[in-house]
Amino acid sequence: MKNMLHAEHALLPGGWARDVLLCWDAAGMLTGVTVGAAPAPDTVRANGPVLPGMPNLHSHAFQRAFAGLSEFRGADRADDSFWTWRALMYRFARDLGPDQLEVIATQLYIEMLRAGYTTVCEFHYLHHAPDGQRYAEAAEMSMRLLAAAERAGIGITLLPVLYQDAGFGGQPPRPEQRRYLNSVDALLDLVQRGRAHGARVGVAPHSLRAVGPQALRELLAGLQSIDPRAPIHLHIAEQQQEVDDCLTWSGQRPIAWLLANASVDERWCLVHATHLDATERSALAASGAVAGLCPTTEANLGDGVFPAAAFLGAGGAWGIGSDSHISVDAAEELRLLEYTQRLAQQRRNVLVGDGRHDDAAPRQVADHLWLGAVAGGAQASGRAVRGLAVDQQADFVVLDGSGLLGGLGPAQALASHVFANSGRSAVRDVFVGGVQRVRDGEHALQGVACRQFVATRSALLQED
Ligand code: NGQ
Ligand code: ZN
Repeated sequence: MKNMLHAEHALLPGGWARDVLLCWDAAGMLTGVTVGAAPAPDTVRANGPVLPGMPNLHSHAFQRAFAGLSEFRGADRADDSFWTWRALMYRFARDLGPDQLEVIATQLYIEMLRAGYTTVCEFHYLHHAPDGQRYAEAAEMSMRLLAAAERAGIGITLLPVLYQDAGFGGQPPRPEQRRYLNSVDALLDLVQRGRAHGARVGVAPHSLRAVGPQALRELLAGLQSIDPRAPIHLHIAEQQQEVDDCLTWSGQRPIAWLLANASVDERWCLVHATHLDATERSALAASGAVAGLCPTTEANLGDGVFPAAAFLGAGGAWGIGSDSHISVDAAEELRLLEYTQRLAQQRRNVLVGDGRHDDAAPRQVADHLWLGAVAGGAQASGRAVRGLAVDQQADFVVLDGSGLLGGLGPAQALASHVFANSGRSAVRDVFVGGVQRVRDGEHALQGVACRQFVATRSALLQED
């Protein structure tokens, strides 16, 4: 039967359930999630445990073509850092045009689907032509990202980025940043153009470094009149340098400053939020905002370790993003998140909720992480992608129950997928809005997308 799937095991918001019948409507929204349903002979059966699709809450799509290309130390540099990486990344992005962006994003979004992500929040700042001039269609680059998402079949929340200053206190932007610059009005126009196209759109003040207090206020007021429920994302407190500069500028740490100067609530996603003291940590958790964690990028860039155990312990909302795409794999982000806490605390099984629990069943780390990241990622995306529940989008992932995971219970299978990585993904089938996009691990467009990506990247490298 159409628009139905029977799962012997499915991970519902409350945990694993048996014999779950998923039904969805023509719009791709779940209309039934029935536990204990006898499998009808004509209903398609999932080939393994079914998970809710994972939202990827932070992506700069163009950076996919640069991933892996800055893992060297130049002869003249003994102090490689986030900032030297950024200079190389800017250089790579300098001449990247609309066709190239669309090719890179298409490849990336196919990779995301094959890795278990079903939605992406695109934190998009490469707005203008290389010389800083607006394209004839001001939202040209935004439209290319939307086209790529549509072609790949991933859900998208578009976050046009406001970028104005090179540093705290309104430092004038550098020439290499001119492609990113907009007035608040021009940025709100990009929001409207995305919405007119039918996309879910929010805004992203890039960081407290790049957007001053006045512009931030105007942006939020403008957004309020367009869509009071739209998501608001920003980078914050990623690097110690950023914390120090913010202290010099305002006397406050970045997260403390933001919480004191903006009405941060459930609509907000604070990306990285790496460096926060105990007061900021509990205030952020209480605000309802999502901490947007990007463990592999944060490790790659030497950001620091987010105090996830304490933040989750305080009830903070969180989700995962692949950010620079040094890795595109939901399982790997969750694994590294847990491992950073184990390394720091010299303990095992850290991110499982409260320290002790009375229920007899063991608390599974991977179940807990997967569900937590889906809930927070859905919140940050501002879309109905909260997992396997009625009125949510039919976004789900089927793990391969017949291969290496054969014979395992569903929680063991998910734990193996997240922690026991043997280099071969266990993601078998992926559905977005009830439409199957990945079948037996493969996406219909992966061959052509990969060839176009490689050609595009080669062209970009030759321009150097
Ligand atoms: C970005 N990426 O916007 O792509 C940033 C680097 C900046 C990360 N923060 C640029 N990981 O923060 O100034
Ligand atoms: Zn970022």
